[in-house]
Amino acid sequence: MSEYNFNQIEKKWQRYWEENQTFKATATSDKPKYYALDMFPYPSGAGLHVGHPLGYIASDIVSRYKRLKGFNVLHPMGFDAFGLPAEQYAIQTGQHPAITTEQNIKRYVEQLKNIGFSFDWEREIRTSEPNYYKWTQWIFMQLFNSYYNYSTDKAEPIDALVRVFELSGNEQVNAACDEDTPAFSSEDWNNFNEQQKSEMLLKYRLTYVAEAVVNWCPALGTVLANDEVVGGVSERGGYPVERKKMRQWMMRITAYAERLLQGLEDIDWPEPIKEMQRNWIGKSVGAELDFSIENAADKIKVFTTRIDTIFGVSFVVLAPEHELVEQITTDAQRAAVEEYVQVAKNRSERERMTDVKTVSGVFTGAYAVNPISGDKVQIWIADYVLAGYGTGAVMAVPGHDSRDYAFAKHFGLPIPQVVEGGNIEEEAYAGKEGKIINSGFLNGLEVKEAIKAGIAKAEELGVGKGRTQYRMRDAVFSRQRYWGEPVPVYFKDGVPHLIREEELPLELPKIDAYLPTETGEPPLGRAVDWKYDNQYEYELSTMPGWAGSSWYWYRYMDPQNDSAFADEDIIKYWRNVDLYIGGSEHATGHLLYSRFWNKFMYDLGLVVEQEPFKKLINQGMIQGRSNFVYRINGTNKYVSFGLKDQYETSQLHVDVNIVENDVLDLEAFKNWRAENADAEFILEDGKYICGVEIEKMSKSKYNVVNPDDIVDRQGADTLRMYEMFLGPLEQFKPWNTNGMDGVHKFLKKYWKLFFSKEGNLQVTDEQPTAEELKSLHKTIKKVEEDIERFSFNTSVSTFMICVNELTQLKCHKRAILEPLTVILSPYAPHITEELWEQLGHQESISYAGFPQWKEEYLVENTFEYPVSVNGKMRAKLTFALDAPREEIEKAVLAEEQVTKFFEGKAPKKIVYVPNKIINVVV
Ligand code: ANZ
Repeated sequence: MSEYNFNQIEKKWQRYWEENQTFKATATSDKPKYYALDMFPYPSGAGLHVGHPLGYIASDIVSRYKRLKGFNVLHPMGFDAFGLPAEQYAIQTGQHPAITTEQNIKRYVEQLKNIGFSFDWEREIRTSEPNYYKWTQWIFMQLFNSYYNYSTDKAEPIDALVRVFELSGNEQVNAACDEDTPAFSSEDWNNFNEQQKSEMLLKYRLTYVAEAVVNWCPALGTVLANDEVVGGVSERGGYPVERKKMRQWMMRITAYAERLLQGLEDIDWPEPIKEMQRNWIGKSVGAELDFSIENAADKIKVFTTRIDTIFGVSFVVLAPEHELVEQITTDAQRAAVEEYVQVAKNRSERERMTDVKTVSGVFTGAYAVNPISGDKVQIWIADYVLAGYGTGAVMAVPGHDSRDYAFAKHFGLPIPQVVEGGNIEEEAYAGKEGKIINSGFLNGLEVKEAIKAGIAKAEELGVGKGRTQYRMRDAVFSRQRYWGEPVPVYFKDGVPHLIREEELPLELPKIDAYLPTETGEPPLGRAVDWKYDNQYEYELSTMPGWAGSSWYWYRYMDPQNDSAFADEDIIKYWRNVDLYIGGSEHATGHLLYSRFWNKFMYDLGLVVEQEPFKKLINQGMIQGRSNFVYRINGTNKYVSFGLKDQYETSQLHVDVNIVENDVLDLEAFKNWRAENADAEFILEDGKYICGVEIEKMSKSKYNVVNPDDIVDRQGADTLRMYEMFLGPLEQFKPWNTNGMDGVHKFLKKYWKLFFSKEGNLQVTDEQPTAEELKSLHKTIKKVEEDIERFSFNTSVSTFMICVNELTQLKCHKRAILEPLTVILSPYAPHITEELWEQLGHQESISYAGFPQWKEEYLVENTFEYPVSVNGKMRAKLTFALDAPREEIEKAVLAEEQVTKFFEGKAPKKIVYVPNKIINVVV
């Protein structure tokens, strides 16, 4: 084989790997384990573009490297197969989403196999398969049967809680529960009927049904998560979204707030992602304080992080939804208040939080009394105070809080100053606070001390106490859709009951159309004869998209198991994911929910690690490189980029696949679309040059590059190396096919080290020279260090340098080429497998063992001397460091490049400074 026939080679080895199950990970092993995971994709109808494999290539390089290093590597792939697009398509066409999903997966698998990933395909999972979602449902059941005990700081069986209730009610219980949970005694409990007991337990269960205010999108017929709503309309389709109270399944993720926060300290994740999770969890340490209401028995509880500013309170603000609003509003203010409440209702929480410009609010007519200073202040309502945060009420301190300040300024309320320092109107104010002033017993204290003293005072007076607050909310766990996991619950007298474990999986029933019922029930309401025990209504909503992805890394460990989600011993061996690669868009969704479920499973003793993903890398997005043509307005004439300014033109996207090096293929353009058939062109230098812009890769911009095309044209090894060569993995970078030739040439050059022009294997068993060994060993060292720190682009250039050096040295020696082939194999697995076989090996290169670099070969053992004649540099000559002086002088005087400057004279002397210079004086 003389030519580097990549198509043939790649197909051959892909077949070999599949037939020999080369990348099968053994369930457990004496070898150390390494678990390299990619975020599994949703199989969309559009297939993969060249941006998708970027992270997969990186994790594949690491996986192959780790196998060479003697690890038992788990490197699986599967599909997050429930999802909206397949269902939308089903609504339009009546096609069952399972069918579309199946087709899309088939295409994904083909595309992935084309790139030569070392996935253990035997372990493929799909979240939409009953044998998978059986275990998603099973985990849901465990959550339903558990509560969170703050005293032991873990999840425990709800049955144990019931026994405590029977013995001593809930007064001693320190557990995560709904805010409105009443206190009850054992006697109360024992007198509750079944229904009351069930209702009470729902306030403690880690998954529960509750009335929740949600984003309801009537057009899509479902509830949307906050991040699926943009500017008041649905992100998909742009349909109106209403705030609506609905009965929903919820996940009590708030119980884990503190542990989710602390756990971030133990994992090697990008700092920005950790910071996003910290913000999402939003811990704040402060105090709650009761303000009494003039002429009323009720109290207003506020949450403040700045009790030190208590003497600066100039009014109190309630959220418009606050339960006391109606009751305290005076008749004179009622109409204005009601109108305001109505308007505020339709603004989302996010909008209210982020809109700092509009100041709006209404006075209720009522007054509150400051529990520490005794001052009487007005009570207002305003939508900058959120109902769902803290207590839904604030003590407003306009002298030291910017929101309160804007409000006071707008409505002409007093703005007292109680902390020494800058002016609130100055931006840098926040950090410049000094001592407390105008505040009675707090005067002269620093902010921190004053907070302590304030809390102590509040406790002493019995008007408040210290409180830690988290911004995070419990997560909605219902979708009013078909294509998701059924919730394994039925209702009896309005009370939810779990089905029995033996009855899992609860499979999706068949329905006639994927739409809500006439009465507005979710699509599952259409299922005929779908009742539990033939009489009880099942839950009709399904689980949200994140259910199946919150535990899937465990299923890969033991994907076929049908008596457990994974075997205990297997979990003990694989433990958790060593390397997780995926996009940063999952920062607070998937990555937070997964950590939550993982911690819950840990509490139950089901898994052995507190954190699921030890190291996380976010690959940067590969952007598209769009090409443009310029049509002269009102004509069918297109003008080349350099001349376009001479005409009135419109810029139009053109398919990047009919452009090469920014030159348009005119014939292809005419055939691209019917209206182009008679297009005319104004060329420059005989060519049509296209314009270029970097944009998101997307169908509508005609800049999508399909990896299959690249593989066809230049091979998967070229694609793999080129994607790595584009730049650091984490960086955003544009795709530019123009640069691919360089990488392809490199592989050809590497191939030529093995084969002569005539096509014969020319590898010899000669001893390598010091120079050859040095080239090899510095490459081994660099590549190893690079992979260990996930820097892949730098390795590619290292390989290029090495192959150039070996080509120059005309090195065809086995002792050099063999190890080089091994270290190149994680990057370019097909060509290296082929050459490995050509070198006479029977076994796959995958387990060949990573060569060890040796320091002794790396030390410099020669020196390149600048050689001068009468002080003028004339040549460069290289000598061994330990070469004797006589030998060096002899060689200098024999060198034509030097002697030609003697002009016939004899040299007078030779100045020789070891490892510096040689100068010949004539
Ligand atoms: C008085 C005060 C004085 C405050 C001051 C701040 C600065 P974080 O840190 O985000 O937890 N707050 C409390 N509940 C609120 C709600 N439901 N909606 C909007 N704002 C609310 O913020 C806590 C602070 O945000 C609290 O401390 C409260 O204002 C406000 F110089 O009380 B502060």
